[in-house]
Amino acid sequence: MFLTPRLSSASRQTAQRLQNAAVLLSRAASTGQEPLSVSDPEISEIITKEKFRQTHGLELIASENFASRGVQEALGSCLTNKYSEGYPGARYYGGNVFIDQIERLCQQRALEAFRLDPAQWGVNVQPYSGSPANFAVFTALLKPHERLMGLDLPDGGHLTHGFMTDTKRVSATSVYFESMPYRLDPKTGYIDYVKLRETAILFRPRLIIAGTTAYSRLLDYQAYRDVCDEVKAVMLADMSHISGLVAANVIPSPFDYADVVSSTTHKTLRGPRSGIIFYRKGVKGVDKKTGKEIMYDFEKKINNAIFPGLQGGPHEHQIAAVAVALKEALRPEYKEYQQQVLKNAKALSDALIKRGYKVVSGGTDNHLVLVDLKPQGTDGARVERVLELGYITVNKNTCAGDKSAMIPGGLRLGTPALTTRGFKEADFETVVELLDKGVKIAQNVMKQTKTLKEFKAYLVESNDAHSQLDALKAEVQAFSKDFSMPGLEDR
Ligand code: DSN
Repeated sequence: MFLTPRLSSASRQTAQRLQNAAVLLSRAASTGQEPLSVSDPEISEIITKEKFRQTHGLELIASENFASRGVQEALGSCLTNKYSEGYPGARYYGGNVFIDQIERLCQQRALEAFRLDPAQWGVNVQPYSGSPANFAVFTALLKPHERLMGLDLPDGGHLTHGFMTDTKRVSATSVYFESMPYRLDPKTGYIDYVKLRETAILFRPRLIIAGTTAYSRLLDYQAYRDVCDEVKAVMLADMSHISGLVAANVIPSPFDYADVVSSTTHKTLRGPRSGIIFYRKGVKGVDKKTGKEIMYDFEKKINNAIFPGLQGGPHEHQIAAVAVALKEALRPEYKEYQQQVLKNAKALSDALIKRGYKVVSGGTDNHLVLVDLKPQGTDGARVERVLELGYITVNKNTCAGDKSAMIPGGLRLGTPALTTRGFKEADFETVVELLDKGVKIAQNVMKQTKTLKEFKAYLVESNDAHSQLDALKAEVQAFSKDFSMPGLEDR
């Protein structure tokens, strides 16, 4: 016989409550209302771990930053649900009245943030990120296999600037266009503008890129402009790394010289991951023979290259978050932040030099420092791994002349992210102390191992390496955890 257990009244109430909660949860699941921690605990837990890594570590990747709560809220909003192919006022789908308002606001703020006259500059805020933005510019302004020049990747240029090796066309830019690199002067670590001009005169590119990803000095935009005028090339400034510094007007602006300017929005600018393209419009000059005005013709070409050329529906949640970041860039605190980014980079560079490190070009004028570790008898790949295990995040980087991108001689270090967390010059001296401990661990482990594979295995297997790494990690976490962190508290 089946016996129904007799429950006390308190137990019956608890059971009822549990049953109600279960009904609510199943209703929530079917209507998409469950919090992430309930609907997908696996992903939720990994995000929590990543948040811990970010708050308890030292983030020194020069291209990273910590976006604000407002940026994250816009990014995680209902705007992700909407399709809006086309441009404001001319969409292919209905229901875009508010999307149009958002995109127009973003365009307006972009021009304002960089002090641009809307009669002379236009902007496209739809590129998904920096690489698609650059490729859109190339496809807009060049025919397939026309020529362009960019800084070589091992010398601090970006993949999309046309990178290829002796045997392989690595970037799509070098597959669909003919690219020729220019390089640094190996003696000074500065861009060799004389050689750039000589090469341009021989190669006759249709477009020259003034842009870098691992170069710690200011660009001589006048030199680029002069070469572009001489060989009749379009001047594209890719300001991805430095756009926050440009917005804050703490370094020279490419807009005074370039025809087109591309950028990501998540590096020094401190927005969400996205891309942006500015182009000159209006009167370019006057035809000497006819006296007629010559107009810039970039607007239609660039807009068509983004959509329908390369992309589908724009990511309006990203665009709204870019708009939020651009509004932040207009605040006085933003200028102070960018000034501090520069001061911190100088402090970082000085502290490294004081400890005997070789800083490429001997210092920095922007947000990053490139350290050549070859004099320490080690390399970027080994030190990057040690530091990662010690909760310090950096990236290995080629220094001019390095042969391997996988085991390059250098490390690229940047100050934007930690400056957002409130780090000042003295804190960067502590950062260098901790970096130096990481380098010493790498040097010790190199005495026990030969290949990079053996080196990495030793870090995992050896008790001696463990105790050194644990000590570094504990010191890093204790130091970093009390600095502020913008964004959503747990996400
Ligand atoms: N990955 C970026 C950087 O680190 O510079 C460029 O795309």
